Amino acid sequence: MADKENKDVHSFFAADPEQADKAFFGRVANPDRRGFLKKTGLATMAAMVGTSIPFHRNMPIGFVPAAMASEDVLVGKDGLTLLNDRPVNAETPPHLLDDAITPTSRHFVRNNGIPPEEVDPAAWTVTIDGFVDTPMTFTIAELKAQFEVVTKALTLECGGNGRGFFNPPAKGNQWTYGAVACSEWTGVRLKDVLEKVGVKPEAVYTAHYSADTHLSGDPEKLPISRGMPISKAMTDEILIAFEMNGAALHPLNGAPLRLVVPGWPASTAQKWLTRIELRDVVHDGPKMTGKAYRVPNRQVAPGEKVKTEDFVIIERMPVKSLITFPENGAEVAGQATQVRGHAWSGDRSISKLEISIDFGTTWITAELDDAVNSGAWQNWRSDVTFPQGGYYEVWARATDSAGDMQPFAIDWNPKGYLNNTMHRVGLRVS
Ligand SMILES: Nc1nc2c(c(=O)[nH]1)N[C@H]1C(S)=C(S)[C@@H](COP(=O)(O)O)O[C@H]1N2
Ligand SMILES: [Mo]
Repeated sequence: MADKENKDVHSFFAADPEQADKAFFGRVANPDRRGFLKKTGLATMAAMVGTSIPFHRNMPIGFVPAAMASEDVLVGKDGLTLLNDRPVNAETPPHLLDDAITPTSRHFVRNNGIPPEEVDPAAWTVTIDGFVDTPMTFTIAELKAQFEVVTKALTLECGGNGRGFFNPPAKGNQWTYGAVACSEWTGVRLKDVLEKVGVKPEAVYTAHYSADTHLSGDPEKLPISRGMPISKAMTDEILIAFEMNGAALHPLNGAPLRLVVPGWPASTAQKWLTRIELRDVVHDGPKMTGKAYRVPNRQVAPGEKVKTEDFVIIERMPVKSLITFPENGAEVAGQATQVRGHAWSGDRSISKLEISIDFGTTWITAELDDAVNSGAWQNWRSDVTFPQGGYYEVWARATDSAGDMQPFAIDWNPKGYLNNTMHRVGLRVS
């Protein structure tokens, strides 16, 4: 293969644009787009990147500018904000999460590695082994035939959602609000599958494996392999899912088969699932150890250095809510509007949702729905009348069934996990 020196770029692209794309960007650009760009004039290309391209004469033939290539990575997604294109990480602006059930096109994407390029759902299998009575391998058709198929609305939230607001900042994807979603998932209960293979008494933890590959390209390395205590794995809400919102899973959300684990960091919900091993020790796969998906075992001061042995594995996600209407920055005509959104708290339920329009001085209790099923977020709404025109902020805070309430200020931790501070939107009332 040609080297990446500049002098070879042109001949490399001219000889094999697909190989060149792979070598330069780690993936192949959408062929339709490449064909289109070959024919397209400079003016059109400039319009697409949003400005002129001073060195356009130096661009190899068949070359897809990165500014356009990055759009290709979110095919089938609508309005998501791309945080990183290798691996692909994209979040949903809060106002696009207004639906009770998140459409697939608006479900966030959090990849640690490179998804499998070609998957054949008919040939896909998942193996359950380790500390089980009978190791077994199932095709998707066998899962459907041998276990009860259930559909549930389930909330997935990345452990790092809200990391972007940490000060001092934490390394990693700078998620703001939108690494959360509640789609409707169809699959079989993990619990039923574990009961069928037989859980040995020594089993204490699951270990999840998948078909995505490490960014380095090293086949020996896994991008992520997490797990959960057997007691959690045996709860009713955890699915091995093959459908999302009534259709096949989106390729970026784990097609054709994934785990869905509501209420815990969504990193436990392995996509492109191929194997679940039951272990007699806490799993130690990539992103299980060190400081990954862990927080200090005590409150720490912002910026404090914490020893690795003082970190503990994150289990349930904390109480949280989102205002999905109106959108931050909206103009409200006529001094009255409905305010609405969702609230959730690990494996607990939400008991109260309050909003404030006077910077937290007084609070109004919103109307709060029960969850459509356990594991789903709860929808809430409130009709608000503003006393006069001007700038207002709407703040929302949820309280859960154990009495935990969202805080005003971030409970800082070194890796930027579990940010559940109140969401607020600024409104101009005319
Ligand atoms: N195989 C595999 N599964 C994975 C990941 C991954 O990178 N590879 N990312 C995890 C993380 S960190 C999160 S937050 C969720 C995100 O699920 P989504 O991309 O469907 O929103 O998938 C989890 N499952
Ligand atoms: Mo995550």
